[in-house]
This record gives sequence, C-alpha cells and structure tokens, in this order.
Amino acid sequence: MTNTKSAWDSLWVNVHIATMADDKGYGEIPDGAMGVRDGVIVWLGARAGLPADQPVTVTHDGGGKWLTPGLIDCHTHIVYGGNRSNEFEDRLNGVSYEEISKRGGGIVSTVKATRAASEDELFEQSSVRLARLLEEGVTTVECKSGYGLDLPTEAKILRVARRLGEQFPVRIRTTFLGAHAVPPEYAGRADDYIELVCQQLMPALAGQGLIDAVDGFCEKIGFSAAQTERVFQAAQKLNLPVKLHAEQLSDQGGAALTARYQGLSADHLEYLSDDGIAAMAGAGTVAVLLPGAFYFLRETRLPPLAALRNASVPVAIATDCNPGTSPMTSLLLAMNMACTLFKMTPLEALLGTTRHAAKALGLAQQTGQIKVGMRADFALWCVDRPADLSYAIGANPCYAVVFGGKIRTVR
Ligand code: DI6
Ligand code: FE
Repeated sequence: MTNTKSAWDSLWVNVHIATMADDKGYGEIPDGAMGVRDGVIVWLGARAGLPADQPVTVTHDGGGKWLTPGLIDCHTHIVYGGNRSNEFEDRLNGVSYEEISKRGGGIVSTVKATRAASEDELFEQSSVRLARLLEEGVTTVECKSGYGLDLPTEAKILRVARRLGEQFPVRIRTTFLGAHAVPPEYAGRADDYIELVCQQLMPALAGQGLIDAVDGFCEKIGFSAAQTERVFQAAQKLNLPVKLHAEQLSDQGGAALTARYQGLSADHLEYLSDDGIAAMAGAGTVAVLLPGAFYFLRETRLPPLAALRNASVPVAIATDCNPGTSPMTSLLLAMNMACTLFKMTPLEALLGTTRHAAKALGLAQQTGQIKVGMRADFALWCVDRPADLSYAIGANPCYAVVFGGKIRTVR
C-alpha cells in the first residue's frame, strides 16, 4: 500500500525535550521525538510512540542532548551608537554622576552618538551584539528605539532593527520608546516633547510599519504617569500594544497604569506595590525582571518575587542590553543572575526566557514552547538537565539552534 501521508520535512529523535508547556515543571519528554513541516511542529511525543508509516524527508539524531524552546530576549535596547565605557571608567575613578552629566554624558551622549551614526554603522555595531545573543540559543529578540528622540533617528533605529531580522535568522519585534528621555532640544519642555511623540513620531513610524509595540520610561528622571498615559492613549488609537519601564527607581504607579491599558508587560519593578501586582494579575500583564540592570546599578531593593508568585503573575527575564545600565549580551547570564540575585528557581528562569517571554511580546501562540502548532524554534544543549542553563556562569552549552524548522548553527 502506498503511503498517502504528506512527509515531514524533518524528524528529530534521541532528544530529551523540555517543552516548557507544563505549569508545574519543564514538561519533560525523555527520549522524545518531534516532527516538523513548513517550519511548524506537527508531531511531538515519546520516540516509542512515533507512527510507523510516517514519511520523513530528513531524520536528525540529537545524540541524547536536551532540546528546549529557542530563548527569547524580550527587553533590549540593542540598537545604539557608541558606548559608555568611558563613563564607567570615570565613575570608578571617582568622578561624580553630576560631573559626568555636566560633561554631556549619560543617556544624552548615546543619543548624540546614535544620531551621528550612519544606518550602516548602526547596523554593524548592533550586529555584533545580536550575534552574541544568538550564539546562546536565542531565536527571538525585542529591540527598542529610544536613543534617537527625533523622527529621522527613531526611524533609523527601527529600520536597523527590522534589517537585523531580515539578515539574521531570528525573529525581531520592534518597540517604539520615544518616551525614553527628553531630548536636549526640548530641555525643560517635557510636555511639548510628549506631544511630539504622540502627534508626530508615533503615527509616522506606525505608518511605515516600524512599530510592533509602544514603551515608555515612567520615572522621576523620566516621564510622569500622566505623560505616560498620553503615550498609551496615542498607542491605543493606533491599535498598538503597550509595555512600560515601571517602578525601577521609585513607585510611580506605572505597572497599574500599564495593566489598565491591557499592557503586554511592565518591566524592572523593584519598587512595585501590592496594588500594582493585583492590577497586573487581573490584566494578564507579564512582569519582566532585568537582573543585569539591578547588578550594574548595584541596586539593593529586590523585585517582589514572592508576591508575584502568589498572585500568579507570569515572570520573564531579559538582558535589558543597553549602554548605560546593562551592557549585557548574555541571556544565559541573565538567567543565572535571576537565580542568584532574585532567588528565582532554574525552572522559573527558563520559563522567563521562553513561554513567559513570548507572552511579554504578544507571541504566546507562535513561539516559546515546544508544542504542536507552534513555530519550530528550538535549541539543543550539551547539558545533563535543564537547570544547567541557569547554573553555569560563562559556559555556553548551546550545540545547535533551529529557527522556523531550519538549522541555524551547529558547532
Ligand atoms: N531605564 C534605564 O535604566 C535605561 N533606560 C531606561 O529606560 C537607561 C538607559 C541609558 O542610560 O542609556
Ligand atoms: Fe530598558
């Protein structure tokens, strides 16, 4: 009898699968098998249960390695010009923050460098950072704008982000962070700048298809809750989902505001209140914790992890890769720091860079889990158990990455 079933493009066998689709554990399938067709997972189970008559184009032997969803870095500012190691060095030599900012340092110096960089230069500089992330099994990266603060430069940053997604085998989600800081030409006129963000920058960039989500920096040194709400209202008019840098240095009620706009995520959250947690739980807003910034700023106030757990708020982990407060391009290191600094468990850390990170980007139906119907985005690891991914410091046990069914790197 001829087989009429359509062939799978690939079959993966001899792998231990951590599906991350289970609420209580890693969703382990020991000695598992997975069938992929058209970049999508079409079969999943124990190898012993494979249908005998299934035609397959290529079979891959995973050599007994662990297979997890491709990792997701759901909060980065990876596209920027220059860097700030000079300020880092000055500070450690005793120069005060005040003096550094008087010299034109801080976020404004990155804005200057990003405005001055050509689009190709920006692409080259960002590519180096992206390549580091990808080596560690990352298949989805969020890229924020916010170092341009004018129309040409915000557009340039977002185009570079889109181009990264075209030229590297990775899914890029772009986030418009116009409300990151007040640009020098608007000094003392924050409300006028917010008007520009809402009336001109956001509609123009959305019209060019450059925005997947909208973010802001709600902080004493950033924008007030009222200013942030104007940004959210403008996003809502354009049907764009929102997220927020909230409660990083003080409690501004940013998380609750984000929840009121059904935000995808509220990020940082060291100063998050019980009200904020309740609002996030009610709206399904993900808590994105950023241990790299916590470490680099020598922050001592911990995000309220126990209360987030009690309220069943999904927690994600990201690098926050940026030149000022988290010059970090290792998501595995962020997972390790989430465990050592925040006392998250290795299971929570891996959920935080897979399933929960996908939710923080509005991608929960596409990626972040090994599940029939999801994109075939996964990584193979030379580890004894999934906890090794959070345990080791500076090791990179990534053996191979598959993005949309295609093998990306093997070493
Ligand atoms: N929060 C931060 O800590 C960074 N941005 C933000 O929204 C600071 C970014 C920088 O200093 O360049
Ligand atoms: Fe950030």
